[in-house]
Amino acid sequence: FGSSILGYPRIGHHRELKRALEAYWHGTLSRDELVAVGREIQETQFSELAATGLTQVPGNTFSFYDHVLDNALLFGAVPSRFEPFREGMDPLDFYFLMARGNPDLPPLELVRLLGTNYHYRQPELEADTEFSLHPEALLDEWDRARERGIELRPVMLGPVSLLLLSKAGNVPGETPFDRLSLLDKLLPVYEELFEILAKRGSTCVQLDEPCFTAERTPRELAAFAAAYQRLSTAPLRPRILVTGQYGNFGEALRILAASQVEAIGLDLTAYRISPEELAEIPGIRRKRLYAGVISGTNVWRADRYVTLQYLDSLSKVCPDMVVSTGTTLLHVPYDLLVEYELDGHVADRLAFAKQKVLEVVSLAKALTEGPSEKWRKRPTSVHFKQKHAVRQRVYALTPQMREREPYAERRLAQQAALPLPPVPATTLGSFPQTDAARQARYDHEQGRLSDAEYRKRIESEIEATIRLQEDIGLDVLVHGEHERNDMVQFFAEQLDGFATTHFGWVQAYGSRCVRPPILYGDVERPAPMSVSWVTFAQSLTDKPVKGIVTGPVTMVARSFVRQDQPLYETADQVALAVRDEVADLEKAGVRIIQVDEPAIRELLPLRPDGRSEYLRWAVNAFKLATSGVRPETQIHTHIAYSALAEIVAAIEELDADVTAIVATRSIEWVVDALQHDAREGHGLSHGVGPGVYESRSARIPDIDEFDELLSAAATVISPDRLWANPDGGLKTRHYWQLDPSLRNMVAAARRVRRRAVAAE
Ligand code: THG
Repeated sequence: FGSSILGYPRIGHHRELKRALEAYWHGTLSRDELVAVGREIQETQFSELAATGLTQVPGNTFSFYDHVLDNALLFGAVPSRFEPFREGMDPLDFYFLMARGNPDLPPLELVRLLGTNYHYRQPELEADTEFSLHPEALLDEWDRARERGIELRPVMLGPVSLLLLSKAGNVPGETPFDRLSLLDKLLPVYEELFEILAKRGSTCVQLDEPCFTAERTPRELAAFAAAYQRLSTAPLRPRILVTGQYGNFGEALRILAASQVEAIGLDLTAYRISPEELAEIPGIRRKRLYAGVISGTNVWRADRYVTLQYLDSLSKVCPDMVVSTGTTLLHVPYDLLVEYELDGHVADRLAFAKQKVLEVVSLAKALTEGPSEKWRKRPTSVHFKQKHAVRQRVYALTPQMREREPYAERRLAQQAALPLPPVPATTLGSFPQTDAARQARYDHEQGRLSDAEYRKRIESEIEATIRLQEDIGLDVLVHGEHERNDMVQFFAEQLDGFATTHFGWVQAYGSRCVRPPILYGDVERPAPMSVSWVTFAQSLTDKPVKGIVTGPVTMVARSFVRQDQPLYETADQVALAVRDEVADLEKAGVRIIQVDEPAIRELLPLRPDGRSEYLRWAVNAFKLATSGVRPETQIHTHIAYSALAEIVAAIEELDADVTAIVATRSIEWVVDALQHDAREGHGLSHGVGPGVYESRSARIPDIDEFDELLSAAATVISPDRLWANPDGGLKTRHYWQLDPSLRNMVAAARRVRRRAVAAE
């Protein structure tokens, strides 16, 4: 039996690529030095992987920024709005231009890759897009590996997913066209690449079709069938492996089994197909099955004996089997062994990328030769830490704990307790972090700064942030979150049941990374987490200061979660901890509390079954976290809007007093969607703050622009329910950008307010 993996992390063991990229963009590293860092990461990777005993090593998994964009460029799909800049520009800089834009040219849109926390730059296609092959980087790596006696299996997106992950056009007003209509022009370029690879001696390529683990239309499935019918009958080509990562490959699996494609990769950790179900698929017995039994999206070690038995049963159906990961390992950290502070009892049960490769190799070996002696000596199944008190509390939950007084009643109480003008202006929490704040956090963490001195430094940042907001004229202030690195990391570090890592970085997009916490046991909050910072901020001003905490669903969505209990139970445990924090904030006099749930949509199952059940428990967890307060305490949330009616209904069910909206698409899109849904009679009925300032953009919008957006929103959200706010935190902005932007936003809010009052 063979062994392989579908992809590997690429940011570098010590985030070398991140540092090199940022230095290059900053102008302090040369192009040659950056390219050298990339090569070093590639070569270390393929040499190390080959040395582990994997029978096949994937290639073309490195990327300087994003592999989806790389694939678009491999096949020559450059959006026409960038074309004029190409002439005379270094190709690498042109690539970064598409990924990052410049003040006059918006970058490709950042979109979450289905089922993951990875974000790609969305290629833009037009009806007249012509494709062409640009395989230099892919072939260069392949050649370098071959010089060392390693044959790489080049990985690329499959043609149908490449089209489906792309956006049809970017010209406002132009009618969108059918992306799949480009398939006939795209396939010959794949064939061209196959021929070049085959002539070089390449025996296998990997085509990823992640879109087909989600729900697809019959037309899309037909396009998929036609594409593989054609590619698999190409005259000169390597063997083709098609993978379905992140979920159940469903219909696509049947199509491939009936085609002439040689190999199929299944994510058996996302959907554990039974040998019986597999056996019923016509044609499957003749295929090479890449059995993805090692998870690429979680960090727990597989139960060896159970997995071995499962593999053995699958091999009765597919005797030609390769033990593999279910997905690329891009979404897990590199190496567990560098974590010196993880509780041994947790660490024993974990596997990061490096350890997962060894799991794959060891399972393949055991499948051929039987389990090794070493297997017996180490623990096999995962036990999670249980806390009796937490379990008791979850079992004792009552429906009343998830309900507040009716909105109308709360609204009156809040108007009395908290006088705010119509269209109040606020921000969503984070302000830019100064070098001084970052240094203070770092020194404190390293034990070089006393608690008292640390507090003093952060308090001086808070004071500056409060004064700035007062000067700008915002109505509801925030403390600025200077004490927080990443919000999820910040709260996880303070909660029992979560382990955090020092080096467990996972790429979010480009040079940006996160360290997802590991949820290993029952969750409890030993002490208040955010109260003292907010009360300090409130002591400086008469304006209300908002308390800001991360919601239970987002905490769960952005952590590696335990697998021994249903996710809703874990979410309820986290919700109880958040509920305690919210109660303490209220007790300390905080009148507005924002419980952020930007990730609620991210856990939505890829296929329709299970969606309503998921939304029910997600809403329930949020309501558990937020329903313990008095009617006069105003609960805000921060959430991504959606074109999906079921998500909009879920947002309404959260029953927050005010919902601030993250613009996952354009700011205008959100306002349009709000108008559309209101017209259709299923709009939001409580307070709403559509993001009118795009927090990730470097642009400084003028007053009229803000006025236009707010006025458009005011046609469906009456001014007494409408808020003016950015669409996200301002951590990544510069003060010189946000200062004028927020002033313009406040001026526009006042205009809308004056007009509303005059109209009464
Ligand atoms: N936190 C967490 N998960 C997330 C986001 C987040 N997933 C979705 C989305 N946001 C991803 N976007 C980003 C944007 C910026 C950064 C990370 C993810 C970022 N990271 C810092 C870096 O790479 O330099 C490190 C942050 C840290 O110190 O922890 O800027 O916001 N959990």
